[in-house]
Amino acid sequence: MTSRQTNLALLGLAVAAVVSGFAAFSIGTEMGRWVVVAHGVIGLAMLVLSPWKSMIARRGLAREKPGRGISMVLSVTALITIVSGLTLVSGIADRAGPLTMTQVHVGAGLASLVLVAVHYAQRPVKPRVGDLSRRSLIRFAAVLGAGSVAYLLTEGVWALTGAPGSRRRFTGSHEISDVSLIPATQWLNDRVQHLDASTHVVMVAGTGYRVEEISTFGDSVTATLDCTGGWYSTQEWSGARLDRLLGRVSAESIVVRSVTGYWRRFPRSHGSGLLLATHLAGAPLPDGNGGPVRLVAPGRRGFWWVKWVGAVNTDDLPPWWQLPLPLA
Ligand SMILES: Nc1nc2c(c(=O)[nH]1)N[C@H]1C(S)=C(S)[C@@H](COP(=O)(O)O)O[C@H]1N2
Ligand SMILES: [Mo]
Repeated sequence: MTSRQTNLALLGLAVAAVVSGFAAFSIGTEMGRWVVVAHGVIGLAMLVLSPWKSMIARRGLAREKPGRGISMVLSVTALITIVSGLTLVSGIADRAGPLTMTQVHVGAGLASLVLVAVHYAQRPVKPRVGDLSRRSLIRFAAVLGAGSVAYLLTEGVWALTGAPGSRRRFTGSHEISDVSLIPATQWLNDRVQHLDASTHVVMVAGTGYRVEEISTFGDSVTATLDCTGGWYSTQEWSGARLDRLLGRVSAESIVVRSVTGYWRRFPRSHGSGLLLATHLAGAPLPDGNGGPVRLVAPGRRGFWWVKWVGAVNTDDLPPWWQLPLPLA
């Protein structure tokens, strides 16, 4: 690899790592498995290039060019991103002090992205048509191939050592089988609500339903709550299916809103797959898990499972009219 090839390959891989990491957060079904695998291969391909990059860096340091500070911080955040990513997948540690391993990985990854932008502005490598020569493309393919081999090696390590990584789900999450151990998880800054189950009313398109009424529908589903924080739990949830509460929906979307203000929007045709759950594994839903009533959205990641539901409404905005990941 020439310096130029190494630098451009790393730039492309860094962008691909962020895009695939973001995409990996939104997948909830097996079909998306390849996105998560690609994210791993991309990360490891960057690690494969690190010996070449450190040679470039050593020459750069000797020349005392501006932006040395940024380069050094970037090498640290990049290393943290890769190590925390591997730790997440292995399942050997899920926290680093006050932070979850996912927070470390995403935080260091986003910090690296900003630093890459600054680093590139200080030392631009303008892509040219010549960079797409057969020879460079073959080399780049070899880097991806080496990343794939590295991926298989890590899989081998998890399998041989019996690390939790060998039993992880296609999303990368690790299982929590004991229902009482499911953590009370907040996407960002919501607080656990303590609503009175005997008086709480959910407004469904203008009609009020008491918790008791919702539970008498007796619909139930076995579904997997899979948090982007890196854990999942498959449990039986029961309550009322949204399509039974809503009747025929002619509007475009269904909006499920928490009493905290947290909300998510769904296509109207998905009502039959969504459940307003009042019970988890046969017992009333604990406050931490969204009691007395939460949304269960099978096949979608945890952040869709709105807790402490206060209202369900329909409107004519398209279902994609929301941030792909909630901001509050
Ligand atoms: N109102 C509200 N609902 C929410 C969240 C939140 O922050 N506020 N977090 C979501 C996320 S990220 C996950 S993984 C699940 C976690 O559910 P649990 O607390 O039962 O584990 O709830 C979802 N529902
Ligand atoms: Mo989550």
